[in-house]
Amino acid sequence: MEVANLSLQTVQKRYGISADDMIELYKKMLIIRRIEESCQLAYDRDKVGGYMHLFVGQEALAVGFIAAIRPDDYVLAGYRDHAYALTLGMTPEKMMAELFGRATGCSKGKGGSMHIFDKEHNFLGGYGIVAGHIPIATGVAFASKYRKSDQVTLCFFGDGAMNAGVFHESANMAGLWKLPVVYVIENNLYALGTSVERATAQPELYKRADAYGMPGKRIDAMDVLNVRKEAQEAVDYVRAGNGPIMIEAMTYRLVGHGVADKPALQSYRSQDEVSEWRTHDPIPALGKLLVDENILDNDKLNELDVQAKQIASQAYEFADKSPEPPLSELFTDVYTDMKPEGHERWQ
Ligand SMILES: Cc1ncc(C[n+]2csc(CCOP(=O)(O)OP(=O)(O)O)c2C)c(N)n1
Repeated sequence: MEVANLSLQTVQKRYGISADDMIELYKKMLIIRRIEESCQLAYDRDKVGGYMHLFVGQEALAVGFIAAIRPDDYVLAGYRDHAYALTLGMTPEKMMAELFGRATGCSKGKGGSMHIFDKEHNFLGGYGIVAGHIPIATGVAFASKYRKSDQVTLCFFGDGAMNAGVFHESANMAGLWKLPVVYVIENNLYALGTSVERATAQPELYKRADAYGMPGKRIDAMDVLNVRKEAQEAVDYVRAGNGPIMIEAMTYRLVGHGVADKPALQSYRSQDEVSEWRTHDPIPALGKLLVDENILDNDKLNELDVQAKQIASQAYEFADKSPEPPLSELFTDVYTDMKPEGHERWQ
């Protein structure tokens, strides 16, 4: 892409990243934002079954971390998972079709929003059980170490998930066996409607790392350039064979916990607080920097926004036109051999 008025070396030196890579981070965050808005629209129109949790406000976290890994590394996340799959390379069509429960979705429409999965890009899920994926990610890291590969696993989970027993068991084993995993706490200040202070005795969550023999660090995750830099340091540390690391990424969801958590119902936080965090929205922040540094002008930013909206609406159209899975698929790819009584009716 065209870079105006500023030498590439100056940008690289000042921000530790090339102007082109900065633009890429911006485009990725913007596309995720527009797709998430499309998901909300689809839900409001009754196109999406089950529950859905959006990532609006937290985009810098996924985009910054994934910029720091290799394609053969592994990523696992909780139920707020769309952004990870998209950043890793899943097509918006495949993801949106999954939400719509269509045969063209990444899990043939059987997983839905909370269970996005993409073997091709080493995204091992999308899990609906709070903290349920932390031991799985730890096992994946164990497998890498056992095979003597230098692959790193990124494991993303919420502040609330940190109080589950399996977190402690997993972190202990990872610390003891020096497993190649980066535990990333998405600290968006709330577990559903419960604030970190109300639920956690030591609210500086990164300090728990010490108990499990690994370094811990708190970072600003509303600034994608900062996330990328910190993520690269963490990933390099782990890949070099030093064992695990824990990063507490301070972020904020600008929307409700899930689609049913409407602003009027959010008694756990004030709208003033949300407005204050809106001023730290990572997307306009990077947009402003690109303009201030004469890397892009406002017309170009608008053009990128139009493109992002087109990508989102194409995905929506694709999902909407896709077929539902046939009834003959009802018992395939499910984790049991048992067939419920009367199953013959469906075949
Ligand atoms: C084992 C389990 N208990 C309870 C729930 C219901 N639940 C869904 S999300 C959530 C809050 C989790 O908060 P956090 O880990 O901070 O993630 P965030 O939603 O903030 O991203 C709860 C309690 C669940 N899905 N799984």
